[in-house]
Amino acid sequence: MFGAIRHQIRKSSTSAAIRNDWTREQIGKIYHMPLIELVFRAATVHRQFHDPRKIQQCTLLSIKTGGCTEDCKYCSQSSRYSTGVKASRLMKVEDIMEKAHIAKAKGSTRFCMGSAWRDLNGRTRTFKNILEVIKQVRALNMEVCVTLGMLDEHQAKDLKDAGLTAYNHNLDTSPEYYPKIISTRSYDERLNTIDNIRKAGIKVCSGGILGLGEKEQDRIGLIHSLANMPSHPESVPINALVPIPGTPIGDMVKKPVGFHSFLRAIATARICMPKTIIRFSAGRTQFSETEQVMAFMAGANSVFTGEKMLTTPSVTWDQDSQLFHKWGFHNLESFEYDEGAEEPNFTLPPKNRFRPDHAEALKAARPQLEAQGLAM
Ligand code: SAM
Ligand code: DTB
Ligand code: SF4
Repeated sequence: MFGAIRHQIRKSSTSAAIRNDWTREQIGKIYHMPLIELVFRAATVHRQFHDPRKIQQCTLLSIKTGGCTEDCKYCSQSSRYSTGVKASRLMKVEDIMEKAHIAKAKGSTRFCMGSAWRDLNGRTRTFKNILEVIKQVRALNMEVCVTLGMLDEHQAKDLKDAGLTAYNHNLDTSPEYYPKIISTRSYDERLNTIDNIRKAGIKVCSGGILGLGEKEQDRIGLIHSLANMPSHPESVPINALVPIPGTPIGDMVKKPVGFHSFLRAIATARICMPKTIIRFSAGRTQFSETEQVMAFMAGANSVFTGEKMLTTPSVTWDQDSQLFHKWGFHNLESFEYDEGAEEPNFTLPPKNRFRPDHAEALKAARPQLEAQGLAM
């Protein structure tokens, strides 16, 4: 019975289709909707494709910190800026595994490892150790993600063979604003790495940062680039800049990104990429609990929880478990959500996750929205 209603709603004008042909104007129109309307629509799409009470907890570990040759103007780990971050070599396999075990015991279902370098070239032994770590983390039955800079096709295949679930490589911002932030690698090189990840059959995790001094049109441009990829990234991290003293952007930007802009970006990403896991990533400590929950309502369904992000503080497991308990969220299990599934694979009973009357309300409001130029 419920299946039939949902089918009907999906076919109606209010249901979200998976599209890769968005124009910037269309995305801009969504982004600029009255905020209450935008959040409501995003929440409606979210409930069509996801269990709104499930949030995935991921834990990050910087396995090779600092001393990076690149010039990303926001980053604590670039050797070009004096940020106080000490450069270190790759952590030992057993030390990394100790952190992975802790993350699993605390409830995280995805373990993400980052290294501060441009690419893997000339790092044969290091790469071997990373492949070994990937095998061991997968053996814990956790999702495993790495972010190791640029990749070629062979490296991507080796990562896939080791059992890698996903690879994180962000576009960071719009193509036009990007050269103001990074000069040592181009937007096209980033897209090329993403292509190599995709071709190897690894899930793509790609998103960006808000608060780099970009304009709203750049946030829209970032979502446009992501939502028009041949397949949407399975995961889109949205980071709020963590200003790092000593970096050009950290010293220039006086005000962190406002919550309302952040919320608009989350909601717009949810509407444009309905099946994607949207990760509320860096900067979560800047926002109140209620603001975070508003972002979860608008479609964010993953967080980083743990002792640390890469080099900056993180929301802790204790803080998240209190938030989850208070608001009725549950952790998404490893591999529980299959974005390739025809129908969402929910564990909550239908009546708790999707309200046909929401879609009906949207339908009834359509003439009014059309009159305001807000119909999608
Ligand atoms: N070195 C690799 C690379 O850049 O591809 C991987 C690590 S890098 C730190 C991963 C991502 O973290 C960056 O692309 C950026 O989006 C995000 N990030 C880094 N520093 C940040 C900061 N201060 N605030 C918010 N996000 C940040
Ligand atoms: C992503 O988009 N955000 C994470 C993860 N991918 C690797 C990294 C955030 C880093 C925040 C700044 C720091 O801790 O150094
Ligand atoms: Fe290096 Fe990655 Fe930081 Fe850029 S974001 S400076 S590539 S660690």
